[in-house]
Amino acid sequence: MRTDPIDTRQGHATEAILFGLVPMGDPRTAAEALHELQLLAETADFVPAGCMVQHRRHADPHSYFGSGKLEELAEVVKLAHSSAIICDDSLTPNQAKAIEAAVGVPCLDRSELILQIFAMHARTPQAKLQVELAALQYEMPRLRRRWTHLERQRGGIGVRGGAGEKQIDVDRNLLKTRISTINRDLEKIEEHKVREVQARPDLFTIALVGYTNAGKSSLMNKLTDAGVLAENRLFSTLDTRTRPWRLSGGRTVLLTDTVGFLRKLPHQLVASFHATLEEALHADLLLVLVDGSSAEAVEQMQTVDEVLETLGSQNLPRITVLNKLDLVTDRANLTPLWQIDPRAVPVSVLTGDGLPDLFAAIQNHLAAVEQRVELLLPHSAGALHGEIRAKATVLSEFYTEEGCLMTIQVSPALLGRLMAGGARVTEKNRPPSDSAADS
Ligand SMILES: Nc1nc2c(ncn2[C@@H]2O[C@H](COP(=O)(O)OP(=O)(O)OP(=O)(O)O)[C@@H](O)[C@H]2O)c(=O)[nH]1
Ligand SMILES: [Mg+2]
Repeated sequence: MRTDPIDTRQGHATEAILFGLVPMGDPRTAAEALHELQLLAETADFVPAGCMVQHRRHADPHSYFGSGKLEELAEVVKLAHSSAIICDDSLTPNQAKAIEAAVGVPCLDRSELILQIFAMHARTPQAKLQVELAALQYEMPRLRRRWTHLERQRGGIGVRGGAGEKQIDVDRNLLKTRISTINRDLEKIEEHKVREVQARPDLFTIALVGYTNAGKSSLMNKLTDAGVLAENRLFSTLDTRTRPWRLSGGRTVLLTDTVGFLRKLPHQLVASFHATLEEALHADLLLVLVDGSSAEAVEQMQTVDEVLETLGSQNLPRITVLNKLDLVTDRANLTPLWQIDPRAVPVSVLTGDGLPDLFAAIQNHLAAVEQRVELLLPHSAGALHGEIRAKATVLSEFYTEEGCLMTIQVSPALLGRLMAGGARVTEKNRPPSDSAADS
């Protein structure tokens, strides 16, 4: 990237001034408008030392801020003795250069900040490769401008075949080779993951999705003994994790924790994290977690919808969960969220408040999408008994001379396998949603 990168992982925190654009007439203060950038900066171990916004519709194509505002920014940086500035948007390399020239300290943009956080949090080989891929892809289009700039400094502007031109080719080839190696390695990991998902027993799968910091990992930890890292930082989770969750009554479903969504995520990251989120695509039900106490909850719900749409998951059944109820002082604040989804369930993962309602909503969903059947399990097929108890909801059972007579609620796929294994359906009730559709 640029010649003077900011590395915050050296042990001491860097003080930074945050800056960005807000629409004309936006009444928010600079600190309010840049609140999320502030959280991101803190997550990347910066100390935000001040905020500055300019009210304008579009960024200046050459320098992002107008020249007068840039001078103001330079003044603030000097006064605050800050050693970096962070922009709320992604900058073109030329914009970043113009800003650095005017302000005199290194400038980081939103994409670089997010890439840095992802690099800090990546743990598994897959997450590490995905982050490296995104960083290389971010760098690729910036090579030419970087070298053109150097050429210009040497007075060689526009000379094709100059030292810079050759170096661009060398750099580009190196990057291309590394990118294709990473892509190959990722493909292998993804193939393995797909096989893992396909080999999964017929368990109902629930994916936890939502804006970063909404409480997905906290809920996962509460319901299973996953021990997933949950903390008040953005992007704590970068890897998809799936764990069995035993519902009351003994039935097991699978619960998948996923990477958090964010507005203005660098598209290189969205692309390379597609594989991570892909596991969510195979879910039978989405639990969409929202931080109900956030002033930006409505926008966050919209962002989550947009990301789900780009993943093609917008039509998966979902239950919206409004979390952090303990921080909501007035439930009337939740009204705009209920207007988006009137069936949204308010909970506090922290205190446990509302969780029984969430469990009931999940059981109701299962009852609506599965079949209720009466099944005779002959003694010869008795081995299936344990599997039924683990994977289906057993509503009643008693033993007869012929075998075990059970009323169960079961997915069509599992029912098919049980019948192939010797179970006999004695009575079948269609789920309520199906009968409504038939009439
Ligand atoms: N007050 C309160 N805090 C909560 C609640 N649930 C989660 N938190 C806190 O919110 C922060 C974020 O929780 P996580 O579970 O890491 O959130 P996440 O959605 O997994 O975040 P990412 O992995 O970054 O996408 C942590 O500090 C949690 O302790 C809640 O019900 N009430
Ligand atoms: Mg998490």
